[in-house]
Amino acid sequence: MPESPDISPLHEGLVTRSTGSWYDVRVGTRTVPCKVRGRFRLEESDETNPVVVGDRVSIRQLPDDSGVIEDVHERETVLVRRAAGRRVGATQVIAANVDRAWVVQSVDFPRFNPGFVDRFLVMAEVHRIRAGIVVNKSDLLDRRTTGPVMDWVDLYRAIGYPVLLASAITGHGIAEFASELSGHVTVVAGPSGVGKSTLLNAVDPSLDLRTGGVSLKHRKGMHTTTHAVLLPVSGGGYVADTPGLREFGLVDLDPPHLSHYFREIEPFVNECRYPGCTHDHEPGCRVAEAVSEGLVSEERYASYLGMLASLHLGDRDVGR
Ligand SMILES: Nc1nc2c(ncn2[C@@H]2O[C@H](COP(=O)(O)OP(=O)(O)OP(=O)(O)O)[C@@H](O)[C@H]2O)c(=O)[nH]1
Ligand SMILES: [Mg+2]
Ligand SMILES: [Zn+2]
Repeated sequence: MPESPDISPLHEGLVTRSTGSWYDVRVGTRTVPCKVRGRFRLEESDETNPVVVGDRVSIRQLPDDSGVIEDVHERETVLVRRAAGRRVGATQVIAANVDRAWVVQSVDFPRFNPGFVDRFLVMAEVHRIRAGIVVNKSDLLDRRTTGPVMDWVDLYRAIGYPVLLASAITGHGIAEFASELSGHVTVVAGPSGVGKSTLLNAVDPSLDLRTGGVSLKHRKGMHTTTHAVLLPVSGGGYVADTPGLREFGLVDLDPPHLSHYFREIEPFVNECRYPGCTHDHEPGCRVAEAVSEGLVSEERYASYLGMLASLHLGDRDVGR
């Protein structure tokens, strides 16, 4: 039977904008605004969003030049967190098919948040995405902020994570950040107000991303970026700017596996005398020893214990 003439052929594309109801899909050099075929929304019920930036999709074009996403191709990587708000406990995919993930923090307004960083790093390790940390607003380093911030910078560098100090205002570190983005598919995420969009504008002013203020009273951002966008990077590749996140909850993770995702703790895990050691109370635990010997920092060990407790509470941090 001949194909019905009103069924147009499928096109392969890349999702470059995700608003939750509309998606921009890049097909060749065109950008096609698309909706998602209804069944996707219902089938993937434990995810808050069936289609995200970085997804490769098949679309069917409609006569009015919009399109319908018919299929989402299997993802190579995902950056995920436990969703907050209305869908708390559900998995929120932030971006797909990225090979790099930078967590952005700021020196101040808002303050550096190591708990956020540690959870982000764990989730990047779980999904095998190379992670790094950008500490923006280096122009705000002063007598009060320098000590604590540089302690965190030194700690994460010692563990082996790349840490960039940058200022979107003075241009400090921007060339280095630009060269890190070049040739990769990167997601940039972090709390609201740390300067993610301002940083990307500094890398490429033609992006012209909207940026907002920070409440001086609460030292918090205003949630200026409202949906994720995937932007081309000069020299090749893409970078996703994403909306500010209040927290980065764990998903896809069982408590016994947690220690393996702390890079500097992992080498001591196999030296523990008890198989199945939780490394939180067992006498003679090699991890606890490593902490007392200064081989693992108190801060990161505390972070491990905090995450372990939250996973054990049976809250919905626990993965499938
Ligand atoms: N002092 C200083 N302020 C900066 C710097 N980078 C950004 N800002 C300011 O920080 C505020 C927030 O910047 P945005 O780029 O909107 O922050 P964001 O991380 O994209 O925030 P959301 O989109 O809400 O997630 C703006 O007032 C920027 O001007 C910096 O390097 N130094
Ligand atoms: Mg923004
Ligand atoms: Zn142990």
